[in-house]
Amino acid sequence: MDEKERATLPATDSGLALNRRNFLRGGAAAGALVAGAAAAKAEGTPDPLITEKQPWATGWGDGVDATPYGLPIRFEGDVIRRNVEWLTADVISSINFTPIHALDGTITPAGCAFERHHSGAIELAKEDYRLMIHGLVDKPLVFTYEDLERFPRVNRTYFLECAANTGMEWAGAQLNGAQFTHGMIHNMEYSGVTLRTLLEEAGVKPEGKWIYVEGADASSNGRSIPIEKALDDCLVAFKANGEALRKEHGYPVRLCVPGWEGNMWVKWLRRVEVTDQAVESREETSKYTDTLADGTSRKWTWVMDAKSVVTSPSPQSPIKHGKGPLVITGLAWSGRGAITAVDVSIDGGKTWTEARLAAPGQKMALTRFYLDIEWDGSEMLLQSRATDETGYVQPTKKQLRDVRGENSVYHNNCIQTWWVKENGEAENVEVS
Ligand SMILES: Nc1nc2c(c(=O)[nH]1)N[C@H]1C(S)=C(S)[C@@H](COP(=O)(O)O)O[C@H]1N2
Ligand SMILES: [Mo]
Repeated sequence: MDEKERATLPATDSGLALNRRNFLRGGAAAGALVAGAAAAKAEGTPDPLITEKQPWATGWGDGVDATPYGLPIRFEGDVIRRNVEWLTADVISSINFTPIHALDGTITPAGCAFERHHSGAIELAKEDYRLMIHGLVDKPLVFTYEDLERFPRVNRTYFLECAANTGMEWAGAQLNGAQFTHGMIHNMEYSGVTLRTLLEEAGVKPEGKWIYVEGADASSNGRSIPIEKALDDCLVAFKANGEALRKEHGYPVRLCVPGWEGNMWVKWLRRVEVTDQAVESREETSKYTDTLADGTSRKWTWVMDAKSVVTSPSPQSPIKHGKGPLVITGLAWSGRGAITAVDVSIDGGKTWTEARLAAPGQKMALTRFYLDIEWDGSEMLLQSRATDETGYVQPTKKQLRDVRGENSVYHNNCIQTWWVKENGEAENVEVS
């Protein structure tokens, strides 16, 4: 993160926040924000935010036609996707990062959900949209957008994680912020038709063992997916978080491949070919291969293993209120099913406390966790560790390196450490 980005960190020291800090310092138990203001009054320091008439209370606000489609209020202007310029040669084939350090809950707003494209985000109108299903099928079919809308629809919430997420951290702690280390992920509620419904419409022949899927963009991002997965939970989606997909996320139609690496989630989906074997990617898109510690490579790693990260406090979300009540929060997910537990450590993994899941884990979707502590103001080595319904536990960096070495790029799901200093600032570090 450069200085410019550091400078965009939000200033939350409003009068109210200051008063709350005073209140808490006074030794009282953690109370509601309003109690902070009450304490200030009791101390005889009038708070102009309470005693003075404020500008927002003396004039008119915006009329309902001011913003036909709304954006976040300007005070939240730093909650944006960011890229890392040196990471890729050109923004056309590049990636940016979701500001997970500044979000809460589990749903990623589309406007700040990361993007990854190999040949740029294209503009494809619904009227020009066609989806072809052919190959080893009884009846090759072409669907228009309107055709897709006439099939029984489902709503499913899934995370999409790029296989390269956390990929810059293999050799050592590198990027200073959860947005940059873990922000190649988003989680949306999709509406669409199951791929199974469409494949059944075409009739998959018994020899059909794979599908080859590709997009309408120049890169086409062609990928092969085993027929079992295609018939299980893949989704042909046209809405995300209730609205049409954003252009950058594949408007008008994308494929969702729940729990599997992001590169298989073909955007601008235009063709599904049923084949008897896996087809090598026909275009020169990236090959997602994993190097192993012994120098050999693993061709395919489809499933995203269980992973978690503390989103706050973190380098871009430092503690500003001093010691006392502190909400530690983060995200956990697994491509193998639901998250069942998240443990948090403040001492670099020596001792662990089970965090509170905001809601029971959902399969292949982000889970929000919280741990409410009384911070004594001393430094912490903050970590989180996810467990999924298969019993798999997120590995330490050392455990992962023992298998994968240090030259890997993809599938880094190791435990992340933030060194939180006495002044509340945090840094990306490694513990042995
Ligand atoms: N057609 C097409 N689909 C694509 C890509 C692409 O470049 N073209 N990139 C893939 C990769 S590598 C990832 S990680 C995800 C990113 O999805 P997003 O842009 O919605 O975050 O889309 C995948 N689908
Ligand atoms: Mo990706």
